[in-house]
Amino acid sequence: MDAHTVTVTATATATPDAAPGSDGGAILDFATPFNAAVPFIDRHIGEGRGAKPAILTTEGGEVGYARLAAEVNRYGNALRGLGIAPGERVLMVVKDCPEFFFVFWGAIKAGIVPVPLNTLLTGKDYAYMIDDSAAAAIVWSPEYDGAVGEALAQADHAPAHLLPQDRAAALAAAAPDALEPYPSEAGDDCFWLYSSGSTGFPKGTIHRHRDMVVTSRQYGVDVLGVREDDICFSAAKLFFAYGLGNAMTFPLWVGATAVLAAERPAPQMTFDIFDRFRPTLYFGVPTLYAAQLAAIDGGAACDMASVRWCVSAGEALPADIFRRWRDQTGTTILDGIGSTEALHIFISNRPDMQKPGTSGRTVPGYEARIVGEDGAPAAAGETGTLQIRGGSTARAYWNQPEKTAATMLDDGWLDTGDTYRTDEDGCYVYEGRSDDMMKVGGIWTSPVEIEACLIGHPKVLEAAIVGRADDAGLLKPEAWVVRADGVADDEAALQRELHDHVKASLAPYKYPRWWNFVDALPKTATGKIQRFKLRS
Ligand code: 3UK
Repeated sequence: MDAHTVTVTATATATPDAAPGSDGGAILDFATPFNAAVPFIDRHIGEGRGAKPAILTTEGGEVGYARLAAEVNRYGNALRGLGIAPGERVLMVVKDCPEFFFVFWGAIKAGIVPVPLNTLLTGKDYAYMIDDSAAAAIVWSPEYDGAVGEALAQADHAPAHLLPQDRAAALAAAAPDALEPYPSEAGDDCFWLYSSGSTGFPKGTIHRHRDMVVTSRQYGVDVLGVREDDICFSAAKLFFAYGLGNAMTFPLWVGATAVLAAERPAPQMTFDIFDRFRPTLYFGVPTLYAAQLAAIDGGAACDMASVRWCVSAGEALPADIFRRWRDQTGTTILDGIGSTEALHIFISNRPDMQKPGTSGRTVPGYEARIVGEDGAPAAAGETGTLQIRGGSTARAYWNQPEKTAATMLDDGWLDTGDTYRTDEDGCYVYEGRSDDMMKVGGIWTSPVEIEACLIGHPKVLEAAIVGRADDAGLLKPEAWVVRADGVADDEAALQRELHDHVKASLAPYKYPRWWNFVDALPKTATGKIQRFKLRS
């Protein structure tokens, strides 16, 4: 086997109506050495795609596969030229633009570990990640100068190399455009993504070189049917594992084209992209589908004729949105559940089988099981915690042996923290989280973090945050607040003041949409807030 190649020794055998948990799927054999940058980037030159666009941007940019490979080499050389050693981390606070690809793959090809970060976070969040990762470098887009500046001032650890995007570009422009791939192995650490936890402290989730290959093949090709003539547009950004697959690894795996937009996702911006770029695959999240439907109901034109399949993930897609979307646009949304730890979707509806209101069936190549509180498999149809196993799950959380042991179980099983059951058709039905975490617009939101922010306000004695469904059936934070002693402000004024306080302190999607002022919060004997009582 040639170095850095993958061979497929079996193809998907699971039929659309195979039993849940049935295996099948591609069996992938990786050469030694194996560096993921070779099949995702370099391979396309030898396969004749040098002149084909790999990336199109809403700003009018176009990057062909040959230029992409050359830029990856330049960025890899630039990082290495700074003295960054294989295995060291490079944090990325980079918007969706071609440089995201250059830095990410340049690092990987040089054996360095890129760590894309959520660009919506605050300086305090980034300071935590700088310290936790002990990164050698941080690269950021000019939009994030303020937040990154604050983070660098607050952090205890100082990254040796500060690389605003234009400085990284200048170093790369001066670097050679040829680079030998670092001789890693398929099971070696390749990149990290931070995954949020219920305590508010994110965990560095370590993925291996093989993981992007497994998701691209098993979900991208074998379920979704991604192919060379596809144009992929993901409203979910590249820093999410979801967007990273949708708009980077899937198109790069098959030699297709990605459309990148740096703007924040919003209905009209997606409609403009459908018109201008004629994407064939569209990836959204339920909150955005709901907002797009509201815009269409309000008279906006949405031409989806170019789109073969729409995909939804991040939180459960209500059946009503599935039906209204199909009625209004004539396209079908395939809902699937994925996670940062699994890297992409592992249970999904498929082009040949959709059951609205469910997550569908296991993606061939993954196994799933539902276990009861005692850890034993639940009886068919019973509710329990979903565990999955497959070739793309993370190796560990960085420096968190206890959380790693609690999530990444023996024999390769991953605890998702989700409560699920299977229905009479063997489809997986989402029933909520096993912890109090909630997804707001597809992004993790910890009640504890919002509560801590509210309690930090002098007029608040106690606060509890719960998830409440909005009109579209999607969760948003709701606040229950006990005023501090002697605070007699009227509710509307206090609500405005607390709203502004949360907006100024936390990521923009985390503010409560409903407010309740009460005399006391329901508590257990040990003083723990009973959020379930507030929910009902
Ligand atoms: C929830 C869903 C019901 C679920 C992700 C696709 O969302 C992704 O990753 P995260 O680490 O969150 C994982 C958690 O989100 N979830 C995701 N999709 C669904 N719940 N139905 C769904 N369709 O709680 C899960 O544990 O942010 C999604 C691909 C890659 C991803 N990382």
